[in-house]
Amino acid sequence: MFKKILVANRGEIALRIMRTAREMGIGTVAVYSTVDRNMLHVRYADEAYHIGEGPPLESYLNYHKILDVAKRAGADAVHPGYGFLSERTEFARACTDAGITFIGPSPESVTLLGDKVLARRTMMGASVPVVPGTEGRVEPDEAMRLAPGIGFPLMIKAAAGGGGKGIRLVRQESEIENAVRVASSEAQSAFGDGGVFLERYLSPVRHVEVQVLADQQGNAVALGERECSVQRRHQKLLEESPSPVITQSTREKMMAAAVAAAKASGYYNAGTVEFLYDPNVDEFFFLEVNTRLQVEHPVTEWLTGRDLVRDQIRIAAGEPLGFTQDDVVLRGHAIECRIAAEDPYNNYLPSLGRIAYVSEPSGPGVRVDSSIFSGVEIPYFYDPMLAKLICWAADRPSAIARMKRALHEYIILGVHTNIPFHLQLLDDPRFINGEVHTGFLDSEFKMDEPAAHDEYSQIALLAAAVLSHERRSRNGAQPAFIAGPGAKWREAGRDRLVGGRSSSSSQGSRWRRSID
Ligand code: MV4
Repeated sequence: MFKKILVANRGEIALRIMRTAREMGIGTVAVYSTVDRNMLHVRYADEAYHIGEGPPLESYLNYHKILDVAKRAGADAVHPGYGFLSERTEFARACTDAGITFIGPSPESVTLLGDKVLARRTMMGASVPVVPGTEGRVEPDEAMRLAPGIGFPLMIKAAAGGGGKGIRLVRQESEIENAVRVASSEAQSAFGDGGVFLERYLSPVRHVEVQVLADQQGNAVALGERECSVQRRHQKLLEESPSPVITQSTREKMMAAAVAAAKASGYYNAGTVEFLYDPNVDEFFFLEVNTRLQVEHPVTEWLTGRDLVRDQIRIAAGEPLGFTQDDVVLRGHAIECRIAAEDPYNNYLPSLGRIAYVSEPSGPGVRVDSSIFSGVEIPYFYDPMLAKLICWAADRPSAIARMKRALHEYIILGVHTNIPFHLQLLDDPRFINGEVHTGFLDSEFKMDEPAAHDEYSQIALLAAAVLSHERRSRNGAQPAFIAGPGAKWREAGRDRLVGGRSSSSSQGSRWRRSID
């Protein structure tokens, strides 16, 4: 087994990975950008290394630097988390060349699945249903010929696209030739590959994905599905399992298709097979494979009782899965809400700045994967997701009730968050009845006016601002934690707890420290 893992990521997922590594007795190495120097992943790790400035290209995407650190620290494996370097085959190859294990799939299967045309062809060969469309890439004249057979409206998709990038809707025959030309040149400049293919446009559809685990010995299992139709502009906001519309018989077919997809692409480690699901005809179609640990993996962890990061690490170390499909029992219902620093009352505008105060929910059936704390500054350079709130209960109505309870417990002051959005969604009859589709948020959901009780949080915010101002004007503007690149954060953090500069030990001054 590995002795030391470098986590090439930040925020909640870096912390999530380190927690499992620690349980496994594996050492942890954090990397961080200058603006992240006070983050929890830096403090949690056994060792932390500064790798550059805030812009991702200068830090979390700078894989030469990260690999240097891995060698210097003596790490024998690297976990990339999600985003950043997680699907970059150059990085995986560079790790392998340096004798460091990349915790993820082989670069060959990532390359195969990254080409949506090759992936489609591979799935057709494995009898995994795909959306009706072209066999391969098409030129404008070919598209003209083939389009009527596919029917309108149809979609032009970039072979190198994915996740909502490089797709275009074509409503009528007269537009097709020109649309393929434009789509191809856009794909060329966005991905360096102008290849496009056509698919029949399915609408309304739901996004349902299946979590798979596969080992290097050729064993593969499916760990149930996640319903991910609640998304805005290709950003998921809430995921749940099981899907409220999938029957047991469809679930079994979808899981078998996902296992076939993994096997056909020589896949190992954790992966997610995405499907479009048409509830009107109870049919599903392969979309793409995400070759990484996903944000929403905790939903599956809760239903299966597995630790997916532990499984990833074991598989990367060459261990066999150690369990079979028959051992997979899906129990209860889990929902994840992504808590983001954005203002749902102002077109979801990102809300940057300092979190004055945080108090997180807990109690039965509640998990919080978070990287925030009172006093943390939300940097401008990265995703505005602050935390994931995951709730489990025996059935969907109880899980919804529990999520509402937990969202009401969540206190985040100093920045706007999308908590009011989640609360409104969970009260929406269309959500409650399981009637949402991928276009629901973008075209059918509208935030209500702020509720009157939000005045209380306004008052709390003002109180926090006054206290913070009072403290700043007394001591000069000081961050809650004082540490520069390479500074000794442990001491800096303790300094704050034991009082340090504080002139008084009264209850009042302790309160002030705790909210700053
Ligand atoms: C589609 C589709 C309808 N028909 N393909 C968007 C993201 C990319 N992974 C594939 N996407 C879609 N492909 C056909 N043939 C509708 C979508 C789609 C979508 C899919 C999954 C999750 C959210 C979505 C939001 C809008 C459109």
